[in-house]
Amino acid sequence: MRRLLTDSRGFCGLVRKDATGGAAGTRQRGSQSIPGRSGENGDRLQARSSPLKGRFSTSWVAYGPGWPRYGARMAAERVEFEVGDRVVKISNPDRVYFSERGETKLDLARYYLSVADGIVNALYHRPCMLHRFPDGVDGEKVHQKRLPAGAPPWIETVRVHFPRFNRDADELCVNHPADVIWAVQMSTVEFHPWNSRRDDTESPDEWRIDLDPMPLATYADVRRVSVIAQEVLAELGAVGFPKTSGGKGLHIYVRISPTHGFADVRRAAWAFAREVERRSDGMVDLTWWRKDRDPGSIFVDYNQNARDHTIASAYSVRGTPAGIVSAPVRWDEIANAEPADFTIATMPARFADLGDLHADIDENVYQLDELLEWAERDERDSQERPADADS
Ligand SMILES: [Mn+2]
Repeated sequence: MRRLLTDSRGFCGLVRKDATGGAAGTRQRGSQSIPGRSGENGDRLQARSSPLKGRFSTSWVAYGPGWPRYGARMAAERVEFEVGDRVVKISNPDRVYFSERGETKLDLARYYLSVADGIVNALYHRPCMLHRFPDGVDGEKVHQKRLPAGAPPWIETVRVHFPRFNRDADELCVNHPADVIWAVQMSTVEFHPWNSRRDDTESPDEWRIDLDPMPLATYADVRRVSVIAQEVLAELGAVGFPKTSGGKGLHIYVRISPTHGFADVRRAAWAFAREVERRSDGMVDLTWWRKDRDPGSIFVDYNQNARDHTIASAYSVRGTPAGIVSAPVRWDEIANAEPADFTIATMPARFADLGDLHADIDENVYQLDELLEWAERDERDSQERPADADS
C-alpha cells in the first residue's frame, strides 16, 4: 500500500515506563529496572506474518499477552511508545476514555497502533481536524483545527485558508503512525481529515458518499440504499470503498483525480445522489432542509464534499462510550455487519486478519466527467441545482 510501509519492519516498538523512570521492553531507557519485574518481558513486540501476502513483510502488534494492566499494581505517570524512530509519551495512561467497558487513554493508543497502516493510509497528507476529549468521551469535546501547542519537531502541518473568516490554520498533517499516537496524547479520539491533500488542498482527491439515516430510518434502510449506490457506481465504472460511519450511517469513498475544485466535486456528488434518489422508490429524500425531509428516509449527504466539511476517517474511533470505530467493510459484509460490531476492542484482531480493506483505494482513480455531465443535464432539465453549501 502506501510508501511508508516499504520499511514497516520494526515500525512500532514500545517502551513501558513507570513512575520511577525505570523502563522495560525492547530497550532500556534508564539504569533502573522496574522493581519486582525483572525477567518479565511479556510486553515484548510480537511479530505476526501478514495475511496480505507480499504486500507487507510483517505487521507488528505492539503489545502482547503479558502486558500488565496499570492502576491496581502500579500507578503509571506516563508510558512511552517507540513508533519507528520516534518516541511518544502518553501521560495519564490510566484515564478512562470509554466508560462502557472502561478502556483507557493507553488502550486508545494501543488501538491506533494496531491499525497503524490503515489509519495512516486514511489520513495521509490530509489537513486533519481533531476531536479531542480531555476527560474521556463522556466529558467535554474540543473541535480543534489548529495543531495543539507543544508538538515535537517531527510533527508536520499543512496550512489551509478559511475565506469566510479570512483566517489561516496550520492543521495536523499525518505521514507516520507516531503522528497519530501524539494526537492521542493530545486527547484526540476522532480524526476528521479533509478530502484533499497538502500538495493541492483546493482540489479534492476523494469523493465521499455519506448515507445518512434520518431519525426514524434504520441501518437496514441504509443497507438497502447502499445496494443502489453500489449499482450506480458500477455503471459509472467507479470503485467505492465502504465503511461504517461509527453511528447509524455508511460512508463510501471513491478516489478521484485532483483536477476539480470543491464546487465541482460537490456538484458531481449531487448528481450521483439524485440518480440514487430516482432509483430508491422513495427511500432517499434529498430535500434541502433537514426539517422538511421524510424522517424515515436516507439523505445522501453530498454536502460532505464541500470545502471544510469533514467526517471521521476510516479507523477513526468515535466519541461514544463503547469506542465504536468507523470500520472499512467489504461490500458483501454490509448485509450482515452491524456498526456496533466494530469497536476498539474488536478491531485489532479484525485488522490483523484482514489488513486494510481500503489499501487499494489509490489504485482506483475515477474521473468525474460523466457525473458532471449528469449534473449539467439535471440542472438543465429540472432547473434545479444544488444550493450553496453554506446557505
Ligand atoms: Mn453522515
